This record gives sequence, structure tokens and C-alpha cells, in this order.
Amino acid sequence: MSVSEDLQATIADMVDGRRGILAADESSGTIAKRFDTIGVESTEENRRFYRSALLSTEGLGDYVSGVILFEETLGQTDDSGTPLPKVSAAQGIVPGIKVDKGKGPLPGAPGDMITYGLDGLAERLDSYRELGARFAKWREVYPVSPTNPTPLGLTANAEMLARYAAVCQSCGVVPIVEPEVLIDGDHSIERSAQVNEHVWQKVFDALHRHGVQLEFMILKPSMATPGKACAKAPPEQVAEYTMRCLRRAVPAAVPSINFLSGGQGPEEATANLNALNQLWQAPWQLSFSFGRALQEPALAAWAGESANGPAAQKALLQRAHLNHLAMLGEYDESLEGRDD
Ligand code: 5MM
Repeated sequence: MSVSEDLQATIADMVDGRRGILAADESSGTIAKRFDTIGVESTEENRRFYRSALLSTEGLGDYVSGVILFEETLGQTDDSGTPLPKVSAAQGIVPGIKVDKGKGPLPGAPGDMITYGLDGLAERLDSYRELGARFAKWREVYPVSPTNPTPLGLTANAEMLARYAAVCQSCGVVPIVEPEVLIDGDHSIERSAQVNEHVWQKVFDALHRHGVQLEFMILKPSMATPGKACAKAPPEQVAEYTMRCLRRAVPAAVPSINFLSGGQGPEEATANLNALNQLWQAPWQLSFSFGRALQEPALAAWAGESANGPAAQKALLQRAHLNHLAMLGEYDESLEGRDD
């Protein structure tokens, strides 16, 4: 297959109007924090067991079309010795890989961040492809304050996302472009919307300049919400602000927008996704690429006990199903907690 055919086939396998993406790509520090919440040590075996259980959840492929893995997981196997990317692919779930190398302060732009990892990216992508990865993910992080992101922060982060996406496409790997506008702080929903819109405009300007084919990428943005320190906005308001900004900044050529949950609770993220899909104004598929909002109930059900693997799978499947319904605009909070 040519590079273009590879990209097209991956998009076709991942974007079908009814499924989303499971973000299971927590880096070593982040997964340790998640395991801390249930009092479990982050050993390689615990990570392998937990992620293997998630990926082998029967029926997960009905609601999930892609999974973002951390590098370590790409090389791990399930209890029977099957590589985890194969376990995922056997369910009709395309395996992908987080390729950024973390973040730090952006010099010259106090309060802004920048992500590392472009050096040697093409070579790494070749080796990840051999292990089964067909798409990649890179996150840039934007803290919000009265002065952040700065003009330099907006430009530098957009440039990184575009350079990463261009390298991915040249290697036949679909890039997920993730500009995360942080929920931390006491900013209003108006400020969140303003920052998100500005970020997306800068990102698409950079993607255009770098020749990235929009048809062969997925955008993973934040929703426009008030900062964490403020009262939550109703889903209809989150949907209106988010949609208005998306329509102003994101070209219709992009096939799918898969939101991150970014610290929203599982039910909150699902309700917001549902409200977005009920607006029926989108030229793109509106889906999910949740980490915490899909995994929190599964993690709690597992609690580090191998006997609880099936309970964790049941919790994951239920959240994935509810988010599938939210993609169709058919979610209702009365469905929470039901077993059917
Ligand atoms: C924003 O985080 C991404 C989506 O997860 P949530 O839905 O929980 O917000 C997630 O894919 C994130 O990029 C990965 O967990 C990697 O994060 P770290 O901080 O470990 O690089």
C-alpha cells in the first residue's frame, strides 16, 4: 500500500460515526498517580495486567475504534503471550502510540509549556509501525491565565503539533493532534472558549503551512468549560460555546474530532459530548478520546486485585457504551448505573 492508502485505510477503520478512542497512554509518572488513587503500586506487572484487562474486554470493539498506548504497552503481552497491540487489533480496535516525550516550560514565555520529542521521530515511528501502531498522538498543553497562553506560546506549540503531524503522515501514520487547554484555574467559560478558538486557529494555520493533509488526521481538543475552581456549566452551554468556536476554526475536511476529558468526571464528559451531538451542526464526527472519563470506574472496580479483572472490564464497557450513545445524541443520565 502507498503511504496515502495506509492513511486512508486507518481513518476508515477509526472513523465510523459510532465509536471513539480509549486513551490508555499515561506515561510512567501519570499512571503512578492514577494507581495511587486506588492504593496500587505502579509496577511493570501491574501496568501490564491492568492494560491487558482493558484491551481484552469482550465487546469493547463495538464502541471503541482505537486505543492510544504508551510505548511500554506496545511491547507487552497478555497472559497467553499475545502482544497487546494484537489483542487490540483482534477486537477491531486500531492500536496507536503516544510519541511525545513530555513537556516543560517554554523559554521566553513565562507560564507557557512546550512538548519535547521531535528528534528521531521518523525512526521511532518506523519501529512502532513494526509493533502494530497505525496512528500516533502528540499533546501540547496550554495553561490558562489572564496572560497565558502568550502569543509566543500559541505560535510555538502550534508549530510543534504541525511538525509532528507532517512527520507522521510522511511515515504513513495518522496523527492525532492534541492541543489541551487546561481546565485548571478560575477562568470563565467565555475565556476558555476564547483561548480554545485562538489555539485551534493557530494550529490549523500551522498544519496548513506544513502541508498536513487534514483528511488524514484527527483533532483531540478540550471542550470549552469554566475553570475547575468555578461552578460547572450545563452541558447545553458547554456544547454551544464549544461548537461555535469549532465552527470558526476547524476546517470541515477534518474527519473526526475526539475530545479529551481533561479532568471532567465520567458522567459530565458523556453528558457534554451528548449535548454537542444533539446540536446537529457539525461537519465532522464528534467523538471521544477519553482517558480518565473512561477509565476511572474501571480503575476503582479493579483496585489492584486480579480477581476484579472482570468487574473492571464491565465498568469500562459500560462507560464506552454510554459514550457511544452520546455520539448518537441518545445518552440520558437515567442510563447511568443500569446493567443493560
Ligand atoms: C489530556 O490527557 C489525555 C486524555 O486523557 P483525559 O481524558 O484523562 O484528559 C491523555 O491521552 C494524556 O495525553 C495521556 O494520559 C498522557 O499524559 P501524560 O501526562 O502521561 O503525558
